[in-house]
Amino acid sequence: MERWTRKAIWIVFFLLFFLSVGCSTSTNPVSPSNLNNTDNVALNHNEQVQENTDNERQIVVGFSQLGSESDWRNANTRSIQDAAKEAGIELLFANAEQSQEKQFEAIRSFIEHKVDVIAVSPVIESGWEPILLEAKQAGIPVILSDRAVQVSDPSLYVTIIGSDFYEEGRKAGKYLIDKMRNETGPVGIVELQGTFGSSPSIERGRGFRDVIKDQENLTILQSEPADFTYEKGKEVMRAFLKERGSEIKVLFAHNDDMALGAIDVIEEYGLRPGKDIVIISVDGTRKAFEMMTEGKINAVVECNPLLGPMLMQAVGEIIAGRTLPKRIVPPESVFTEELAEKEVGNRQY
Ligand code: GYE
Repeated sequence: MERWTRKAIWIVFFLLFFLSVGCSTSTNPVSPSNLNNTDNVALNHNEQVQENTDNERQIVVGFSQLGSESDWRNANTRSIQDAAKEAGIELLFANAEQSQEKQFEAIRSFIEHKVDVIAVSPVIESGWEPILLEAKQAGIPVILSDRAVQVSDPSLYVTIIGSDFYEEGRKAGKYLIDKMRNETGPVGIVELQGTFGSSPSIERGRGFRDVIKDQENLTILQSEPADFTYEKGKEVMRAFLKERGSEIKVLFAHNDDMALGAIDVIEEYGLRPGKDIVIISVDGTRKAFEMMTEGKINAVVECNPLLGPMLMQAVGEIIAGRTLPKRIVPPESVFTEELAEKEVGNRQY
């Protein structure tokens, strides 16, 4: 009899133990391994709730960032984290390190956590339909931030806040035509694309081609993905130089980090970036502007990463039940080497 009582006590003890573990982990929706726990990664409910002075329940946003491959991306992450803090919104932040699968996991954990809004920066364009459907079925609105997705049902997301990448490609093409207006001989172009299958890479390439296609002397010699990173930019540019050498007169890099990598290997190869090879890049980071002041980059098409305030405003509108436009595009410009000196001090990223 006594043995049975002791056994029952143990069973009750274990049950209580498992229940308490279950409760404490349920407030933490994403496993620590896929969370980038930076400044305002708001997993600590108590801290955030205390900060919130009014009695309204705090808004919770789950944000799946695609990675940290470039200066643009890091500025984008900071902008979103700062804007959440500013708005008193709790942000669950997950860094997918370029893995779409990790983005799916993060979104599932946000759904489980019953966040108010999910924001996602999709690493590539395809494959989003099923996971967005899961969010829709759970009744959680989704905002796409920065990059676009290919889905047949546009009601799977509320809005997309991000740049017009096609237009950016066109701006790069127009600059090139103008720069080469007195050039009668053949102009060989190489292109460093971004992440294969990502919307900025697809659209920048398309816009650029659409603009230069009628210029008979402009030819794209080679075009390869270099993942939007400095290291890969170096590697792919080195291969281009090995194959086409001095035939290369122009480099169109889909972002600044790859352009900076390419500049280093062009110099190693004994050519002058910005002179022997005209360089056009996208983003507009401070480092790229510094290169422009030295004449090593000729033009930068701006792509604005500071999307945080717009994103948090959209979250507020959704919670308030207001309708948003399907697309929200931040203001952007083109900067050429002539303007670099004047502008370099104003860069925020
Ligand atoms: O141009 C690049 C980044 O999606 C617009 O991703 C973004 C791009 C940006 O890694 O630097």
